[in-house]
Amino acid sequence: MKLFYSQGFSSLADHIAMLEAGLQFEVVSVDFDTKKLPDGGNYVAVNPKGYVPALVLDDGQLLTENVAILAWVADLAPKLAPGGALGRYRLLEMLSFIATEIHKRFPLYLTAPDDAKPMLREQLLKWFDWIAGELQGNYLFGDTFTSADAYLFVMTRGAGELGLPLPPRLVEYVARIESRPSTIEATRREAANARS
Ligand SMILES: N[C@@H](CCC(=O)N[C@@H](CS)C(=O)NCC(=O)O)C(=O)O
Repeated sequence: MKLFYSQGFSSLADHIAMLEAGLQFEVVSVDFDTKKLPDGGNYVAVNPKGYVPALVLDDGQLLTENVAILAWVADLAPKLAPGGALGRYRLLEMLSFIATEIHKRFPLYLTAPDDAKPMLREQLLKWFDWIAGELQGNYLFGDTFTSADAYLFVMTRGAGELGLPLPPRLVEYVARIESRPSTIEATRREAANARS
């Protein structure tokens, strides 16, 4: 199984969740700008959408979209989803929220003309405030880390790097997830691949 990623981008969430799940997989870096692969190939030939993440399964099938990959990983490792009869749907609810209300706003914010930026920034801050209030203990669904936390972590860290003023609870949340062995290992692997 191969996970295609660009260093530090949203594919880091899938990388972290797959390590948390104990899956065996290779990681392949994609040059964010040129779509070149380390072997000189073109990433678009692997994933015609051209963006990361993409997962090529052992039988050759392609799985894309953070929501689908992070839900699939939690199906393989149920500890990465909240429990209860609605657990799977609570996870999907949260993954969909992060993808459509938070993640999708970043490229809009970054490429918006100056007069549109304040509105997009306000919307992002509104949703980060909302989600900070959703934390139940250390993580989104209590004291157990789920694949939605891997996604929210990458989004929140990105917001911090852009200088968005995050609620203190989210600043602590980022620090907490940064110190998990899976995050340390995923970050190390991505940086090592970028150097080679
Ligand atoms: N809908 C996709 C969006 C993924 C996405 O936005 N990926 C970004 C990195 S965070 C990317 O690869 N952008 C490069 C491009 O669009 O060319 C998902 O949620 O998986």
